[in-house]
Amino acid sequence: MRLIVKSGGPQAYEEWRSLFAEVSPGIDVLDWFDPPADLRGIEYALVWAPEAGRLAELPDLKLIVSSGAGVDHILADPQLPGHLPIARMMLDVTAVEMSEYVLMSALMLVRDMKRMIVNQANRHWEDFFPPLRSTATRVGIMGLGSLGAAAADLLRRTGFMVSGWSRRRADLPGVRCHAGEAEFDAFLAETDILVCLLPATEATRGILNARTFARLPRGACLVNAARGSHMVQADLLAALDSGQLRQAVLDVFEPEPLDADSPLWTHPGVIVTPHIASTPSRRDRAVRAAELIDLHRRGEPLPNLYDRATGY
Ligand code: NDP
Ligand code: OXD
Repeated sequence: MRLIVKSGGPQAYEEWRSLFAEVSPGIDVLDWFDPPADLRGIEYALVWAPEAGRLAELPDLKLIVSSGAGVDHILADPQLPGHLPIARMMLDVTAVEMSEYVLMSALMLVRDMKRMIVNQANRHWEDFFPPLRSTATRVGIMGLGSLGAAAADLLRRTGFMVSGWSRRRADLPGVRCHAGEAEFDAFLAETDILVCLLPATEATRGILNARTFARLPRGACLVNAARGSHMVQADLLAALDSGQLRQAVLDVFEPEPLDADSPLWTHPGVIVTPHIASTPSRRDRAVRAAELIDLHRRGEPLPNLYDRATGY
């Protein structure tokens, strides 16, 4: 069976080929950047940000596997064949790594790690009390799916007070769960560190905006590990400059890579990380893609399918 791969750039192809040769030798792995003349018989595609129109050129395509957990980079293609299933790359390690990233960010914000890193660069010894204490800090997580729920659990077990917000009401031990637009403001009002783990949809685009920031307690912090499209950058900078927000840890941007002259790089209240909150290895992804292809061939249900009705 034929699988075409676009993930990690042209230089990643050889690695994908040898990984699939190991985990599922029956799969013939084709290079998206050097495709065969005959595109017939390509039933599977493993992709990150495929160029518009390319998937539609594959006449026998049956399943699209996203190389990441999100699918917005695939849905951005206006010619995407609407009938094809899209499987999200969701591994146990995806949730573990994301939870660690969120915990790390929360601890950095609680201790003001940014200030210490800047002080070190300036050889400045400054003794100060941390601005927050973990056990007295309320972390509010937007999105309580595979990643939000796992992050909530780790934060709670570390001693943070955790609440969450989702479309339908979740039921998570030790987490105050809010649901829907009607409960959004109440959720924000009790949040010292706001964590965004929402999928990118029409409804969530620009949700990290001036209105949202204004409803947080003054001096609150933000962690965005979901998508750059959630954030209105000008509103974030204004909220940081006015003191409404104290600090932000940002892993995702629009566009990526973050522009070299973006003010976010040098803003004293911002910590930038390069979309690395959760990065399963290519080996892990090849194993999961091979499992998904196998399930699909056997006509069995696939886990973590993109749902066209909800948009995520
Ligand atoms: P899921 O689909 O499992 O969960 C999404 C959550 O968001 C659900 O709780 C859902 O509510 C909630 N939600 C969706 N729309 C709304 C809305 N309009 N209002 C309120 N809540 C809403 O997603 P994952 O947890 O797997 O992943 C989340 C995102 O994280 C991905 O889409 C991706 O963009 C990003 N990501 C980032 C990575 C990184 O390295 N930075 C790595 C992996 C993922 P409900 O429970 O009611 O359905
Ligand atoms: C993502 C990922 O969807 O890295 O952002 O998995």
